[in-house]
Amino acid sequence: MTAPHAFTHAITRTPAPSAVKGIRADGGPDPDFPALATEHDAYLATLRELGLNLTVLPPLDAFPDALFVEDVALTFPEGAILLRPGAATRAGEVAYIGEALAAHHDRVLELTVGHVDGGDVLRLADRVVIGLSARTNRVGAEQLATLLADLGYRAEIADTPPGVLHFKTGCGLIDAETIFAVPALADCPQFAGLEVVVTPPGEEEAANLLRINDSLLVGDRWPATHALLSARGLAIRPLATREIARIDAGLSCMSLRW
Ligand code: CIR
Repeated sequence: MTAPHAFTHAITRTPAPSAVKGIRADGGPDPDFPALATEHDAYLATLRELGLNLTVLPPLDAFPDALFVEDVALTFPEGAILLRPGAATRAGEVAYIGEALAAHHDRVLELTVGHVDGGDVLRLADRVVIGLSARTNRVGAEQLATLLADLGYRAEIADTPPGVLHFKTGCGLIDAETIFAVPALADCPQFAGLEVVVTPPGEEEAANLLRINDSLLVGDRWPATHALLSARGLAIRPLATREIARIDAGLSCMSLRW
């Protein structure tokens, strides 16, 4: 298997107790904060074990969803881009990420129109796919494509299926040529030429997996997914996601990587 890109660094943010009030689409129960913090700790430990140089930002109690740093910026070896999250309660998070980006990146570009959540941006080996969603609109996606071109990345705009929060809620990269995706994204035109492995029935939530160098971080509640991916010779690192899933999040949401 070919790793799509090597990561050496990541930025994360410690969850604040207010995280239990994070946005959720279905109005379900609050997560349990200690259990959520334990999930986050295990995630950080895994990123460290995989050799990433980790920046851990302090909690932001005024922003319940601020631990999901993936949505406020994009990071690449060539530079970073500050985004404009589509949920009004999350817009203020952006002001708290710039310093960490500037500490690591000579170039920090900025989206100035529309909205884009980083959860809608999938980096492939040869290009970047921006999914339109309830959080990412076309005007934001089009400006983001020009900013990505400045950093040397070709971008394509895709559709996120209805009912899927973010494009990457429904898919993740297994390796440079292979996507793991929910059935609704199996025929995504932007995946033409790639192999698409579809999530086993009932395990659609497993689609938000995270490839870090030679390992694949996968939610721990998905046995059929583990069997499927292990059979392909992939090194699986199962991680608990029950509590963060209560506020509509998965493994990619909790870090910015480059
Ligand atoms: C939100 O609705 O914005 C958060 N509760 C979950 C964000 C998940 N982020 C992601 O998928 N990249």
